[in-house]
Amino acid sequence: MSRPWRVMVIGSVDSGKTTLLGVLSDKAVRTVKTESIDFCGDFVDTPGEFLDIPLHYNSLISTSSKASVVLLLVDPTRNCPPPPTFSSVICAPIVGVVTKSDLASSEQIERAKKSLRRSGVRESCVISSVTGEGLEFLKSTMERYRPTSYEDGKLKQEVSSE
Ligand SMILES: Nc1nc2c(ncn2[C@@H]2O[C@H](COP(=O)(O)OP(=O)(O)OP(=O)(O)O)[C@@H](O)[C@H]2O)c(=O)[nH]1
Ligand SMILES: [Mg+2]
Repeated sequence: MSRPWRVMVIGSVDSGKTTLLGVLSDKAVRTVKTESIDFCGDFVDTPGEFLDIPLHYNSLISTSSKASVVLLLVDPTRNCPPPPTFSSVICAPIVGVVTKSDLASSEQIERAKKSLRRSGVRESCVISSVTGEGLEFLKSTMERYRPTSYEDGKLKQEVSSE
């Protein structure tokens, strides 16, 4: 059976991971610093240090094997590109997310998109968790990775147990 639906976020410190998960799950979150890998319902939050400090890469890589899709976040207002070719070690499909579009210039957004491409990401969305810009497009992009075979499996189980 394929993995259950689970969305994992990876990105540098303060790139907006916890805030985005709050918006995607319709929960008001207090944006306190994420201290450890946090499995919460359909979502997996990670601390920014796990991308910023190579010592932690193995934790991200092994956790990604439990995700249906990984969102790789980049804050365009900072020059913090993800490591080149990083996506090749992640064990799930990756969608790039340029965050904080409400604060960034178009040049900064282009630079962030380029850094995502350099890390091997093929598709990316530009969003703001504050204004809501781009969130519907991000949701529909993520949905493409929902494991329908898992849902079919569950359906079959439900039918056979009736
Ligand atoms: N203007 C604006 N601010 C944002 C946006 N997303 C997040 N922020 C702010 O950016 C700061 C960091 O957000 P977090 O969601 O805590 O960032 P994080 O990536 O989870 O950070 P760590 O847990 O430290 O790795 C907070 O002050 C948020 O309110 C956005 O889209 N626009
Ligand atoms: Mg966080």
